[in-house]
Amino acid sequence: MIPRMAVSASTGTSSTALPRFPGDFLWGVSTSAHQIEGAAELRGRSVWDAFATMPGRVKDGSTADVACDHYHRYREDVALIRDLGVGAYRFSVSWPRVQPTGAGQVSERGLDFYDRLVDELCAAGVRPVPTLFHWDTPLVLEETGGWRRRDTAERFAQYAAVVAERIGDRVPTWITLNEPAEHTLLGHALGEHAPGHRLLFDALPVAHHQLLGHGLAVQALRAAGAGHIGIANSHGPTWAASDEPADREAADFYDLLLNRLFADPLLLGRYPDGIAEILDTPGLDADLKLISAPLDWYGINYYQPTLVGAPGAGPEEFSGVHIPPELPFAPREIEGRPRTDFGWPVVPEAFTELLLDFRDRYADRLPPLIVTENGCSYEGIDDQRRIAFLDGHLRSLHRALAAGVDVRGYFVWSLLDNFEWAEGYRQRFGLVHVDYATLERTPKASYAWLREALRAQR
Ligand code: IFM
Repeated sequence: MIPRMAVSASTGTSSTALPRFPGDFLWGVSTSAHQIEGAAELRGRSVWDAFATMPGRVKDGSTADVACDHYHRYREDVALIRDLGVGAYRFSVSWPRVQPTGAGQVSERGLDFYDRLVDELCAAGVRPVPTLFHWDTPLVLEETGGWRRRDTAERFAQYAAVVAERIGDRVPTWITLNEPAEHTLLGHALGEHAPGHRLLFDALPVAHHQLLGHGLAVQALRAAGAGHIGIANSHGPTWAASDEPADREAADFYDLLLNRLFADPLLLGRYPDGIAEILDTPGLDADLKLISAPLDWYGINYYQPTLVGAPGAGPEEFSGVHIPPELPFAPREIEGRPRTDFGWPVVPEAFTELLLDFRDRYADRLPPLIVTENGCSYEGIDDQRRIAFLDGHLRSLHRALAAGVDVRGYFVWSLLDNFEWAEGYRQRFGLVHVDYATLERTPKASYAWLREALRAQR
């Protein structure tokens, strides 16, 4: 671990061009199905449809029934991606659009949509990078236990095979899961995301079943002839609030939950100390063997570091999430930093720290990395603060490359403003503004900036 960096208030955009990235570096933008597609009446219901109808769960009371109407406007969106000059588009496949009940009967109409999208991307010269699961579990599956049940992992692998069979001939790069950490913590432990369970540490099997689903899906994808398979995990440096043993212990625990609980089994084939005992699952060794089958690359979603201290002294609410007092850690605010509209601190150099840390922690077990998400929420079309954010983070990424970390690509979150989960439409992460009344797309200043920055790389 490199030492914590000095905190400074500056993130100003440098007027000079970005440093040069390798010629074959993969540049992309990302989205997810539930956040942009809309056309909810043409698919099965997911946990997020049900969650959004529970009063008070989505803060602005909205649903993703229409979202950005990408289902009908995908051609316009692919043209935006092409004109931006990126080589790849990370989207997700909606499980309930392909398999409305999560098992058995497949929807040809649902598969046809992804067929058309992939064709459109290929015709535009953009590499399709589908994620198979980005939190929209079919509601029927949830009603019989969802990810709390082991056999959901098997259902997931069967669905992965269906998707691979339909679009695999044109898809060179695959992602199994998006951020199983958030889906476990926010969706099942704290109840802040769908499906809204408040299981605290009893949510641990949800983490294991997702990881098992990942392992089985990798197997199914490879059997279908697919290659270049990875996973998108969210990670961030965890800083202790002080050198006091209680703060350090709390920070280590948070690091375990956010970072090691997912990366260790995937990359080392074992859970961090203590977790296997709590899980107490028969056949764990065989599961771990599946989970740690070699990946072609490993995806990192990075947004911010977290400052963590002993419980009792932190805020009751943090980044819009209620922190129950029984947790053995308490996040604290990082002071003296600019913040995004979400209130997240902007700390570009922590990105270098994270990447170096990963290299040191996993050494020769670490496959090449791809940054599968990085971005920020800001209002406005003249979004100079997003430009400063991206500029700062790309420079930090370049520092990690220069230090020898093998990073092969970078995807901005997100192409479009979209349905930001429990925040509804209140947080705007897009390079392209979406007017939710008219669905008109307007590229922001950051879109033009990135297009020029990428042009200068050619
Ligand atoms: O919008 C989300 C995305 O779905 C997963 N990663 C974080 C983004 C911003 O919160």
